[in-house]
Amino acid sequence: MESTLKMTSAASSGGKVAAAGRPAAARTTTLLPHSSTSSRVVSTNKRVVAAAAAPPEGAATAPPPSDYKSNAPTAASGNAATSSGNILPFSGAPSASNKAGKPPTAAKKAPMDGNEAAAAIAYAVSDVSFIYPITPATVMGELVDQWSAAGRTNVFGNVMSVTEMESETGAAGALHGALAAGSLSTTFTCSQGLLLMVPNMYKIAGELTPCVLHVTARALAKHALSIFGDHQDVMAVRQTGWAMLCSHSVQEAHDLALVSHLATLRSSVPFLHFFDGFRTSHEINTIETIDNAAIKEILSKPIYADAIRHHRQRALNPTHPHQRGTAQGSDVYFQCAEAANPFYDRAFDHVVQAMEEVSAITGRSYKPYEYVGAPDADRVIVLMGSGSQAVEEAVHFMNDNGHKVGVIKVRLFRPWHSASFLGCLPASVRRVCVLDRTKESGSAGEPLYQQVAAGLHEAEMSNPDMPRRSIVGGRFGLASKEFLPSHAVACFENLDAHQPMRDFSVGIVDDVTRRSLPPSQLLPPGLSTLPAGTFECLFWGMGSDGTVGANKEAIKIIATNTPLSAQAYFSYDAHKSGGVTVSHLRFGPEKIAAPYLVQQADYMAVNHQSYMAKYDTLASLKPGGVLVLNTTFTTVESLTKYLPDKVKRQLAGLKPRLYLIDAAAVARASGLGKHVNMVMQTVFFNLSGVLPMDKAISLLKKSISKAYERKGPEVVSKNHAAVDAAISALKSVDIPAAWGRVETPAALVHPNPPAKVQSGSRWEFMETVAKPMLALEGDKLPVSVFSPEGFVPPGTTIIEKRAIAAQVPVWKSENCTQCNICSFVCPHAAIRPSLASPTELAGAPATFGTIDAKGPGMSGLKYRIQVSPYDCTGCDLCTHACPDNALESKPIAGLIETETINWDFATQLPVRDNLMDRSSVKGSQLQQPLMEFSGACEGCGETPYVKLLTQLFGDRLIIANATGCSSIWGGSAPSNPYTTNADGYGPAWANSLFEDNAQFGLGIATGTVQRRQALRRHVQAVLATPAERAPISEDLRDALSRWSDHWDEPEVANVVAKELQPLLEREKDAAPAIRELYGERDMLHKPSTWIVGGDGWAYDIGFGGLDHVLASGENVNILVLDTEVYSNTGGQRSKATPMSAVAKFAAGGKERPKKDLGAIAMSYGDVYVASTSLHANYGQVVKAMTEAERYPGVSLVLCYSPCMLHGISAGLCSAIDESKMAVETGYWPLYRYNPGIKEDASHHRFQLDSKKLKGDINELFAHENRFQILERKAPEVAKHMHEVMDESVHERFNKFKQMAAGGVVSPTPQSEPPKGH
Ligand SMILES: Cc1ncc(C[n+]2csc(CCOP(=O)(O)OP(=O)(O)O)c2C)c(N)n1
Ligand code: SF4
Ligand code: SF4
Repeated sequence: MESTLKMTSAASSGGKVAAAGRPAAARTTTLLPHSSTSSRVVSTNKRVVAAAAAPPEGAATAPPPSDYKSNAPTAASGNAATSSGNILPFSGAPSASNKAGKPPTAAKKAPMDGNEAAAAIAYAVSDVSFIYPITPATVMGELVDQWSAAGRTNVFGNVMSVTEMESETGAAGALHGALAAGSLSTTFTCSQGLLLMVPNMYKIAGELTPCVLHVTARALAKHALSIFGDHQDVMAVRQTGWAMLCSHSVQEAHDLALVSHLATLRSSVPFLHFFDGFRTSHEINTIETIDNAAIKEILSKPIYADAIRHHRQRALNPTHPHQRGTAQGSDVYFQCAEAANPFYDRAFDHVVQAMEEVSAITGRSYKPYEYVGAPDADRVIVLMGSGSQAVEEAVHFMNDNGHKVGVIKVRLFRPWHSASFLGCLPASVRRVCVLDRTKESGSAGEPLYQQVAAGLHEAEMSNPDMPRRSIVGGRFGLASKEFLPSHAVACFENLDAHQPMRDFSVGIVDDVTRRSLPPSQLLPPGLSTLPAGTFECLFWGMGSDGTVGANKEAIKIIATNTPLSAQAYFSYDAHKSGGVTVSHLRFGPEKIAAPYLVQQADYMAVNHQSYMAKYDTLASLKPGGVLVLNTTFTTVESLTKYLPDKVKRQLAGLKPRLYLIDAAAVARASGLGKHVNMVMQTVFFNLSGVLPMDKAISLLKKSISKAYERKGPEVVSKNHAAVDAAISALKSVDIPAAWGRVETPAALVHPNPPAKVQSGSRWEFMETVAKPMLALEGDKLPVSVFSPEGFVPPGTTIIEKRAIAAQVPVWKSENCTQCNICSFVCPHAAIRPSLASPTELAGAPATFGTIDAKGPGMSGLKYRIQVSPYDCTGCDLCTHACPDNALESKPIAGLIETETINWDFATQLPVRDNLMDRSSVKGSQLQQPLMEFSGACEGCGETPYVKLLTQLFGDRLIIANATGCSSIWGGSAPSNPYTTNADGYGPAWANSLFEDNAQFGLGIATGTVQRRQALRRHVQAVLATPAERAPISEDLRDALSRWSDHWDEPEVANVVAKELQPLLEREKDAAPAIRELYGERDMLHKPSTWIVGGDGWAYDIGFGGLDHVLASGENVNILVLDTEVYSNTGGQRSKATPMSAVAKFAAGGKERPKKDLGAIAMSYGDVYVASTSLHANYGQVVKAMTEAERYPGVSLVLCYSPCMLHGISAGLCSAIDESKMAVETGYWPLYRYNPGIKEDASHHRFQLDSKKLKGDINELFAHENRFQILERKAPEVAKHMHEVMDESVHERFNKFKQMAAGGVVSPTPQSEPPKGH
């Protein structure tokens, strides 16, 4: 097959080529600038700035210029597109230049992300690392763990010792210790993790210890947590005495990592090396790597040999002891602190020298402060991090257009060197704008601004001849908010204003304090400043459908097998699964910086057809670009019916080359289920022609073999089959001209908001905030629509209607025995029983079939199981759980309309929650779930527990939720799955932090009790007041008296509390004391406080606090959702991970057994402890939660939670069988320990709910990939570990049997069980 990477005449003559193509039928090779169709083209020597804004919706546009080669597939409608089509705008010839000159050693190019770039250096020059996961730094820890497990050696010939700690506090403490022992040590973290390191950072710096900490700079948890990038975390530790070096790109993350390690050895000052979280840490770019031999050469210089020797010699050692870490008094502490000054004074020079050394081996030169721009600039922007590349693009654009501007890229923030900074500021500059990627509320300006302003001021004061500059500060890019060249131009425009705005923000619309800059006039959106010939692609995928992984592989294939530079970045929404992922790929002959999302794609693949209606995907497609749509509608006729009219009009205007493929069918036929990623990747390689197709296919298959090796050979061959079948299913179609003229009918809004949306109501929030955010248009929202505290109203997930299920359950009423188990196990509250009277059924939809309800108090009622097709995720748990074969999965297409109407009817029926005891399995499901439609993975094992909790206690529930999956599926704005009942009551939910959740919950409980006790005293005082001084009705007096007697018994107190509401409303003005009572009326209701979190929190980082709460005797309940890994950060091991399981940070399989948290808790004697498995024993978990809640002291409920990370071979739909097996084999025992029971011959505090052991535990191991990986990799080791586990499981079961018989060990409470309050 012909290589498609030919030199085009455009590329060879200066590269003035627009990147988008146009429909094949009208294609000619057209160069820019060439015609009136390209109205805004600014050409420069180096780059082309081309107008590429989409035409207004529905506008008839001239075909855009085209330059792709003509061997693309024919556009004949309906034809299989089998030939390779080159749509690339360039020859693929690499950019020749390396501005700093040719590196002395042959540079090796490799595609990698910023994390890998930094970790590779950290590994090469460190012997010891202590790690802990936190997004987006986790990858660095995972990589060093993998390299260490694989035996990779560093430049000293050692394999790094890598240890996961229980928290970042622990990692920093251990790091400090390893440094004190004289080892070369490093770690990786960010955000909350970095904050936990602060005390030890002071210590390490105070002791002048060489060390490097690599940080993926990230936002801090304030009004909300955010995993995205900015400089809030690093700025929060700038006072600790660490030098701070900032990398601006993936290449710099590699190079400056080495500079940091060299400079710390030279200076003895510890270095914090940081780069932007996600934007740099997760951007894949083609970089030139530094090899160990070159590093070794530098380290062999005497200065480093001496530094390392010195570091080792001053270590703690009994053969030449010293003491460190003493206490000092007011006489000497101060002087001692100042004694370190010379080290900081010299650090700058060390950085410069280290930069020169790195430059000598790489050919890339770096400076602590670097100026780029016009030598006679009048305006400059100063900033740190990846944003500087966007500013650089803006600077080139502006200077090419007659302006004189520049940018100072700050790399060294601490120790700050004013003279050097000022030295690179051109004398001509009159105005300076300092941009900070952080926010310091209430300050006189953010840290970089303050630093620059102070330096300028000092210089001006000491030099009267120096020109006076005006300086303004602004904020940009918080939590990875897009920062585009056009934003930088807006900053330059601001500097040009008569009175530039100060203390501004850029990139958002602040309509509250009006501090945001207006959009740029000079560089409007859609005008690209990228290097000529850069090809941009967008892939719209669904979370966990494999699109992101496939694109990572694709960009690596391109970067390693063509001479092109490549870049990839991935954006996600907050759903654990089934959310949107957008892959942004760029490649081209020039080096690609562009630290921002693709704005106008040459190639767009939409991997899920529903996205065409849900999101404005086409807003970022270039006119004449390529659009590949995975759809079941593969003819123009069917597509015309399916696509919304707005989309059809957009398509008619944009005139893309449109390709259709039913990738889902190809994937299914290949045995890949819903994973369309490989099909779509093959199509991409075919259409882009970036590689000869036969080569592309062979590389794709190679990468599949590597990527899926862990999952076994079957998965590999299915993916290979999908690659082979993809191209013949691809069709090219012409866009009918009539699509430009279609009318839009009224949109279906579901569910309907009330006719009048009240200001401040949850519906207003949904309309003004949630809906735009869910449509991925949150970036456009102005400041004024947000609650400054970050609060979210309840029940917002009701509007999400994700429709991600391919198949949904259909009820076969004839088989149904009304057990409600389907509803019990549904993780998403998407299937529910309904009860209705014949009268209520009068207006029922025709398809709303019912049967006679069975059960006490239900005679005369009708029963139905109803699914919500829009909310169902198709996990299939309910169909598997149904004991009567009364549910069957069917394709959603034929059901969505009728069943949505049925669901709407079912949910407006009265909730009959008082017919059965709610603490029974069936009765619990007649309660309204007050947690619904969360963003958890399909079939998640955590959510059913929390949903059940809301059915048992939801109207009085307060949840303190640790950070983890449960805080993400349970609290990712704007999606709040916690909702309210008809009275407006429902769970009040809050997340404090990962590490402090137990203490946070204890605080809530203590604060609540304190307020309720005060209220009770107040009520008692009112009751004791003579009637003439408290003129209240007998009804009110009676109710208050009953409440006072039963204030601590929710069954009574909460009923009376409800009764009291109208009475207090009516009589609130009777006396000041009643008004006061009225003001506190929401405390009449007795809440139930639950502390909820995962095993990472409970067993590791939060264990200290949890243990303290266990010992507190307070009336709080703890629910541990034990997935046996840190699920939220991708599956790192915790102390709950079982022996032999392979998890991240346990690449070789966990060697130690799982910690027994239940035994630890039981050892207190007065803690209620239950070990439950919802899927294995429905009744036991209901019983355990009910008893735990009733128990007046601390209760701990351990919940076995199957997770997609377990890799259950048949999928999470078989979590029920899997959990049963876990219980039956003794892997997960079921028990309840109730200290409230008085122990005697027939009553025992410990009850074993597991029946006698049966089955083979090895069968369980055989079903789950987490165990299988080790069996495949090291069968002997796995066999041994599994034998050990089998033995210990039997031993534990026998011990439990004895405890249950009252025989032994049942711990004795050392005090009376608590009484509660
Ligand atoms: C101090 C701190 N360190 C690390 C993190 C990152 N982090 C958030 S959730 C999480 C893992 C949670 O695991 P687990 O408690 O088991 O809950 P799961 O996700 O499994 O439900 C981690 C490491 C953090 N938020 N704060
Ligand atoms: S398939 Fe899953 S999400 Fe859908 S109703 Fe059944 S259990 Fe719920
Ligand atoms: S616990 Fe597991 S299954 Fe549930 S949301 Fe988290 S990763 Fe998904």
